[in-house]
Amino acid sequence: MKKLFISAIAILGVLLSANAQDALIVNTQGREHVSLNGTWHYIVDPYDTGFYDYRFKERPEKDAGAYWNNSEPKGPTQWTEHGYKAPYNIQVPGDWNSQDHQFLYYEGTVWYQRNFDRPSAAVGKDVYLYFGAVNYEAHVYLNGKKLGMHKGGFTAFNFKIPKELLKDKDNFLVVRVDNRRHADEIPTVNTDWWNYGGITRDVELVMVPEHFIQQYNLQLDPSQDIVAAKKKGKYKLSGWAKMNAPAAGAKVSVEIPELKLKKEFAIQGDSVAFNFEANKIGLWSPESPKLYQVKFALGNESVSEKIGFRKIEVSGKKIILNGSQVFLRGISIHEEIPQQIRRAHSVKDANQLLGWAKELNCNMVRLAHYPHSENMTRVADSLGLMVWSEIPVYWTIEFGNPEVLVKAKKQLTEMVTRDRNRASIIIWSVGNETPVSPTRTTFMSTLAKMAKKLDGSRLVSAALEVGYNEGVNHVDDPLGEYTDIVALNEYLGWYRGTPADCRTAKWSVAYDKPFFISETGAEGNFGFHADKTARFSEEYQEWFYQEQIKMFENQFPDSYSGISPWILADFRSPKRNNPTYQEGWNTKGLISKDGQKKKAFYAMQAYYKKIVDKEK
Ligand code: GCB
Repeated sequence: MKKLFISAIAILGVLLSANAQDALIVNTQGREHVSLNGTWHYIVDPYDTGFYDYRFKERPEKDAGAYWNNSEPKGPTQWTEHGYKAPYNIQVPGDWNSQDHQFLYYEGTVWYQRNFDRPSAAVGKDVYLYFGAVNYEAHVYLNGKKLGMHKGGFTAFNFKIPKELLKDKDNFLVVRVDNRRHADEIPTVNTDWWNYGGITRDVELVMVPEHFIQQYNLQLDPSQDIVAAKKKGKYKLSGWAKMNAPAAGAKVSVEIPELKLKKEFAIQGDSVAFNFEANKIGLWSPESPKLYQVKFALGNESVSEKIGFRKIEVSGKKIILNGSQVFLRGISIHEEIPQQIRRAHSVKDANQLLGWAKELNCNMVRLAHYPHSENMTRVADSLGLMVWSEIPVYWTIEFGNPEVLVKAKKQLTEMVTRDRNRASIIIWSVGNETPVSPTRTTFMSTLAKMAKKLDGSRLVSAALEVGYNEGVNHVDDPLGEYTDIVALNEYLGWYRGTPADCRTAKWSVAYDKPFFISETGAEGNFGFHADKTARFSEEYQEWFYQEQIKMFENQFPDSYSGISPWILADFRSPKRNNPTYQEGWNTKGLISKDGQKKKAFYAMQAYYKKIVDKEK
């Protein structure tokens, strides 16, 4: 464990030194913070006029034409060509696409601005500006000074505000947001989802003392024999904490009041490793999503949150949770509220999406194809849904470009850093349907190994594809060597043939590992009823699932470990242009864009119920 801890910290150090933002502060909700959500002002800037001058050179800091500077005219003679005022209002958090029709297809730069006063709680504290996510590139300025830049549309970041920069009143905060797609970014130019732009998650001022615990982890020590531990009722807990600065000689305490446990550990350098025993822990599981309030303290400063303890592992062809085999009754989910054509972000949104998953009788969700908001993984913790969490290394990115690998590693690190204390997360996925080649396998296996180093307590996976060869469907992607489970996206009966072909399909899987269907699905328009052979009908979609399930059960009796149909709800996709049945929507949802359940929803619900009843 210690080795793992040290390598995780080392990787983090290398990555952070290469990037502008400060190390992530985890669990901002459990710390003193003030929300900067609400109404901001905006300027749409398709030509990047606020960033570049007329020679297309980045504007100097104090340039009056730079949109990070306040251009409020001080008198009628002052030249000014930008400004922030009503009615140019926009809500944060929220994508811009859903807020005004002019933004529906917009890809480019939008400048966001708001004022704020120094919170009273900031006195004597260090203040950080925290963003849950901005898609894709964010340049952040405060009172005319650049705090930094962040790339990556689905991960959190923060900047420390220099003390001398923060004023008592009317701090002028500007964020340049650019959601243009680029070949050398992650994701790349080509995705089967909508490129929602904007400040899509919460913005906060986080107040911390000069010395504080920036990141920490506490979990069941993954090395213990969980069956023996359960028998004895004695568990090993392990983890670590990392301070914002060296604090050798000081101590960090870990307290779990409900277990009447309080332990102290001496800091070495800026970090500390935990190791202790706990009796009679109620383990976290979908049936009993037990969470304990855990408090980490450094001197008078403390941070607490609810953490669950569980062990996930594989044994041969089985996935094992807390010592017992588990079948993943999953569903894939995009972070989108279809009824309003917008990104999901709030606790209410998480409850809607995960509530639907519960209704479907799921015990697991695949959060596709990028890290979802922290609200999703926290609600999953409390509802008892196991989670597959993924970075947007999707389809054909620039695998041969070392800078792209750096970007992928950074997103992987940011995903793991924010959520490593979520018991719900059982799988880190390093990508989806990446095309087999030696260069790509080197790239992807590097990520898989890194995920293991960052967090040795979870399974690592990637959604693979089938090799459709003569007569036999081959699952032999060399990346399968590096993943803990073989996860397969598979659409026999939709993109090829008809569902009837599932009856005769032959399969060959190269790995003796748990076999998980990370995607399968067919389109079905809610309310379109026809013979089951009619594509896009609800009947076709229902039939598709019936045949698929029979095929998996028959072909893989030993290794079939779960399935996450594609997908919970219809979602926006610019790639779906059938004028009768799609009109810009991928309609593979079990639930329609208006929130109605299709026949396939009930088919999967009944299938999962049967599994639950059999397991009883
Ligand atoms: C896939 C992709 C997913 C698509 C889906 C589809 O294999 O992973 O992002 O949306 O297929 O509907 O074709």
